[in-house]
Amino acid sequence: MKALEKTWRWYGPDDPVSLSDIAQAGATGIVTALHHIPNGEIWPVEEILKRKAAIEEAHLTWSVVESIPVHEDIKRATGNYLQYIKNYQQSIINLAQCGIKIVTYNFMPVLDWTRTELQHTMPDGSKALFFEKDAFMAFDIFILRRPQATADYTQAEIARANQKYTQLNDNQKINLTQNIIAGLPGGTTEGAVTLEKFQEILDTYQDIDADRLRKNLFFFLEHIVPAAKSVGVKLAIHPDDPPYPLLGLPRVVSTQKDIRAIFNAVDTINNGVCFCTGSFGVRPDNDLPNMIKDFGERIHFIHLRSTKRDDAGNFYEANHLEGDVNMYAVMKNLLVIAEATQTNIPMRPDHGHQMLDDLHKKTNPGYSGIGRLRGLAELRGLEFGILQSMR
Ligand code: DNO
Repeated sequence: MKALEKTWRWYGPDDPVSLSDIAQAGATGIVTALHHIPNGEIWPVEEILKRKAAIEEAHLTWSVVESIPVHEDIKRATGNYLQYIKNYQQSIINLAQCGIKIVTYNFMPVLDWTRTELQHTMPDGSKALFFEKDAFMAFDIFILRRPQATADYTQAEIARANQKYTQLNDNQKINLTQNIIAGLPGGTTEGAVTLEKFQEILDTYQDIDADRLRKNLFFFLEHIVPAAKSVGVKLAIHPDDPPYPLLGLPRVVSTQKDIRAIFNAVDTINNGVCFCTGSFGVRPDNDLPNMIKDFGERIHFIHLRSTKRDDAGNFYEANHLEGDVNMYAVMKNLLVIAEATQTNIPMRPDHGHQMLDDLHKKTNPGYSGIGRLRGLAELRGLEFGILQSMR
């Protein structure tokens, strides 16, 4: 039976988790990006080879690129977007030339993954990432003061947001703002900006609704998928996180139907998905085991983690085998696909709690060493048990 390839996200030489730590955690593949190359520019072969050599020196393999960011001009189909698409094609070709054949990206306007709190204390003392709906609405309505914000919420929600806002002290307001607009590490949101600048960026999407964004995504795919196919690269689109519109911005990579439409837009295996259980799993109407069966050979990369949602629209990142994701059914269905396609599909333990010694260290939110080590260990155990029972 085919197992999944165990990979680990590494932010590069400045990551507090070293390549040797990763090898000890039991991963063999590295997931990384050239974060120092500005968004929109071509990734030069020399830079790719330099990173690859560093990884191989540690006896690991660069398995997946996460991510080549998609420039906002491409998402809006404005400005220099045709040039940026050409550059994107060239980066894919350069990666293929260096033997790196899986590329993850997302198509979320302005914001990549979004949380309101990065150190939410769990009952066991570990810290988790948290999305609190009231805090998010308080930011939108009372801190950012987005002109159309109130139209997006019910009266009851606005009252909840107001109550939350009045409870926040100045520091908490600053933190909340930073957490939302500065972008989280490894995300593709453009660095820190002022609230005014942020609102200006949002305004550039004023005329872009979901249909328009989808059209721009399909245009992008029509240009990059053939380039990827010609050099044997598999593209893996990452779902929206969380999987619904935020701040009036459309989102079109949130559901089974969205992904099917993306597959159909350019109907070839190279146009695939990064199956992120944590992102898809926030929506109760996303039936993850069933989506895996449906997407099948188009799943080129896997992020495994779980979230726990409540009726108020909040969710926190749960331990990998807990929360709302049925990790047993997910793993089982993924292994069926690995076997059917005879592919060790790469997976990485996505995020993890800050815990044990890491509580006293500087860690990248969601990407501390020990929390992910626990996640990987649990997921490996689950996989091992399932593989034994499938023999
Ligand atoms: C968060 C990550 C995302 C992801 C991008 C892919 O932890 O999963 O930032 O890397 O959305 O382009």
